[in-house]
Amino acid sequence: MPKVHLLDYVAGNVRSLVNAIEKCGYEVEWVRSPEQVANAESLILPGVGHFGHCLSQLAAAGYVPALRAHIESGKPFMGICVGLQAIWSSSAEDPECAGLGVIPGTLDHFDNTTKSVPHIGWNNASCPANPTLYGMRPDSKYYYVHSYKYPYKKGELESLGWSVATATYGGETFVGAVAKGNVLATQFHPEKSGVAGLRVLRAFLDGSGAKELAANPPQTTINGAGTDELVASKGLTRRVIACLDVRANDQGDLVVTKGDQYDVREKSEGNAVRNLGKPVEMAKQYYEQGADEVTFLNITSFRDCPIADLPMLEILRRTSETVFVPLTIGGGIRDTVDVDGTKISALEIATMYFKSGADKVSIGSDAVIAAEEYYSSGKTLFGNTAIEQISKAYGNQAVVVSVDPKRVYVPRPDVTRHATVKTQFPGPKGEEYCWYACTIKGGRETRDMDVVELTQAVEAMGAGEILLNSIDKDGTNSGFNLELIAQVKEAVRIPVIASSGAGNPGHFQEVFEKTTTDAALGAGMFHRGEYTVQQVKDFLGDKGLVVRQFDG
Ligand code: 1PR
Repeated sequence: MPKVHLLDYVAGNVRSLVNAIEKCGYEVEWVRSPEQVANAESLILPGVGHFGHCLSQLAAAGYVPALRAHIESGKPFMGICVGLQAIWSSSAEDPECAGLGVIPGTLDHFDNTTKSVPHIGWNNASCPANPTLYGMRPDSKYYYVHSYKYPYKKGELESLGWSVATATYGGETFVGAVAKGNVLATQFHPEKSGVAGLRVLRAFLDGSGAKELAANPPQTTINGAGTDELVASKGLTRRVIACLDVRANDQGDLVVTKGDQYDVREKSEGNAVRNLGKPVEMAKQYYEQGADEVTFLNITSFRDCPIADLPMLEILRRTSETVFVPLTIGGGIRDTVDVDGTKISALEIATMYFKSGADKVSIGSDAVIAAEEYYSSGKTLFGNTAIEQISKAYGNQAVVVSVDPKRVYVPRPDVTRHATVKTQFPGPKGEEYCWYACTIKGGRETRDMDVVELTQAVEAMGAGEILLNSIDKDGTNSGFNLELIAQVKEAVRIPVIASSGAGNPGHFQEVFEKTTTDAALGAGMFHRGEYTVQQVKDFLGDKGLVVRQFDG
């Protein structure tokens, strides 16, 4: 197998990148010292998390001159995500820290007053001047996750000889990818962008992208065309996520299950755990149907098993070999004691998941406990919570908080200290208001904390996304809890994934049109085979909502 060198300099999920490279028919050779950079022919600089963190790690290990020399030598170089940002001279994320300076300029933050930040999801990488740049296609979509970007200014980079592919998010057009000579850099993650992303990776690995670029050099001046013609149309797609609740059944086999209001046992058949299929196979099926992400929730955390043997690790390893969209894993991410008495931190558990192919971890019960401590200490952050530690090490885009709220009816807002909603669905005694109480342990224990308090606390701690379930709606097929979603969207700036209640494609349309949710998740309707993910996407597309189709 031909080889590509991958720089191993910072914590992060590189397993999916390795899997994607192998899928393209190449073998990874790790670069673990600046001296090894000189031996590399083709080099990839991956990057996750913070610009400053990555660049300071690179500088401290002495990589900066070696990387500059590699780029100047004309050998193939690819930067991904923060690896793209690293080739600029600086970033507002950490103004003190210098980038590689291949491109002059400073990255800045997305405006979060009008939209969720980070920008998470599938968007364009469109280069009208070269519509086949490194296999990128104007109608394909690519997976982005970032808060900082380089704003696109027509002609600026082109005048320096760069070909530029752009995307637009909430009115801001930014650089999605740049290429010049031997250098390709993508803000999106090709390894998480399905078949479209693998095409870009392959064009880098086999040299065809650089060859085609040499034969079709960019225009150095852009005349005539207005900005609108140069930027990608349509932008961010509506994200549809398939969720698999996984647990061991009474025979000890790992199965995908699904509850009704969190009760996963059959009402008949001896109260057995509902078995809807095998996790790895079902994840692959949803990927091929066009799921934009796959989430696994390990709903019982497999409490009696040594952590290193957690069956979910193997499920992730196998899934990440065939599923090239983001994978989230939740359940049991908290400081814990292993079966032999060894203490294991939430960060160590998350690290095992990331190394096994997860892109994000989802924290449930532990987030509620941490939020309680946050308020009882007068909103002080000590840096010791799982959310803070994992987001510091892997970036906040890697930390999802899964919220399991239950509705509590009240006659009037002034009878509770909690943030209430005037509901269209009055309670049993005609109560016209309700608040949403957070629960822990899979809904078994209700705490004196509402969803607004929880989501604002975890946002302050560095969570990057909220997975918003609704116990009242779970498994009911009656549609999403629109009032709850609207309340949480109002409370935070980070993206929110609506979950619980999806029973047909119309429910996805409803949640996207009636709330500002950033993504919507379905489980039971997919597992029971009532609808496929593709049917949901086709339906949304017919209704004029922008979706990504599986790019086979
Ligand atoms: O508390 O950090 O160990 O995490 C446990 C995780 O497991 C949490 O994310 C929690 O939501 C989840 N969980 C625990 N028990 C259950 C259960 O069902 N008994 N599942 C459970 C939560 C809800 C969603 C479901 C949607 C959509 N499942 O994941 O997929 O409600 O369902 P639908 O479309 O069929 O209505 P920790």
